[in-house]
Amino acid sequence: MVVNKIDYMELESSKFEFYNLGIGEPIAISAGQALGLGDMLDEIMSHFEDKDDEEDEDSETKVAIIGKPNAGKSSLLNKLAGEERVIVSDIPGTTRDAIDSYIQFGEDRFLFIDTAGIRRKSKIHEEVERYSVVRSIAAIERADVCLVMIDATEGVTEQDEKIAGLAHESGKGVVIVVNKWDLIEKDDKTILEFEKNVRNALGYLSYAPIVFISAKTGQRVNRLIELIKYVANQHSMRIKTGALNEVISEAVMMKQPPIEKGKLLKIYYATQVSTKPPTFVFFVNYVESVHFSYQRYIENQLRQHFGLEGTPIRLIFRPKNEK
Ligand SMILES: Nc1nc2c(ncn2[C@@H]2O[C@H](COP(=O)(O)OP(=O)(O)OP(=O)(O)O)[C@@H](O)[C@H]2O)c(=O)[nH]1
Ligand SMILES: [Mg+2]
Repeated sequence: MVVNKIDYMELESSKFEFYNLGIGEPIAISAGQALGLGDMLDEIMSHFEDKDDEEDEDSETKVAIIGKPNAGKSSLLNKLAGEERVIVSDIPGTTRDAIDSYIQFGEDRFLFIDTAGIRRKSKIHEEVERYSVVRSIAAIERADVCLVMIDATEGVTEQDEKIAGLAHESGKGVVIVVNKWDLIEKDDKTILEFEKNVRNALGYLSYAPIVFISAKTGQRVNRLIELIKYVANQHSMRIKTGALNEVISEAVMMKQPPIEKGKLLKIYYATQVSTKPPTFVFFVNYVESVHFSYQRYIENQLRQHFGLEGTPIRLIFRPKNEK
């Protein structure tokens, strides 16, 4: 119960009147003079559970394994589980639906979602296939981290680019998994060259780590598990407002924002408004002056200081009138 206009009225003297309404302690404010608003907000917040913390501690990390048909998604799931939980075959399109599997590694519990391979749109004729693509996209939505699986024997194809794009746009953590590494003839440059090709093709996933595995032999599957944990943590990172603003004012000092139509961009302050993915709101004088290239500069500075590896981040610019 909020009693407004205390600038006109003594709350104490008329308090009984408000108690008589039977809805608890009145909170006195003045909307006009901005009095008592802090206490009111504290009272409001006390009615919310700290949902974020609870989720982070109690529930498992959700991981969607996505990729083309036959990339080896189900094989990886079986390797992780240490048993044959899902059907593996060399017939593309073996997995028809998204399948949930809970797997425990030491202290950590994971939900892995094996998905149906996502085909090119033009090839989706049957109802059942269209449905399975929808289910794969729903699996991405449910996940914290997406494993974008690429078949090493085929390299990065156009279809892989589309699938990786889905992961990127969803705002989830991403690990690029190059599978069937056992089938590749290698010398000491092969990994670097392959990585360069992946980076070229999937430029927008520059934040995502790459791991070269064999779902068949288990090569680097343990490393992949470590990467998933790491990326899930980065994806739910919370940065304190103080530290954030220090980095931003330093960044602005090092590189002046551009002047756009005679207007110099000023960033007053920034704050992280949510996680998964980390999302930041910047209060600025002219939203129109925020160039894409300057946004990217700020994003790179944040990544340099805070890591944020494997997760997309979102920057939102809002106008704030200088007072
Ligand atoms: N040599 C080798 N073969 C692999 C590897 N991973 C998977 N395969 C083989 O690739 C074929 C497809 O594997 P699946 O695990 O069924 O592939 P998937 O991505 O689940 O395929 P869909 O369910 O059809 O989308 C099978 O014949 C596997 O044995 C690997 O790391 N090395
Ligand atoms: Mg499968």
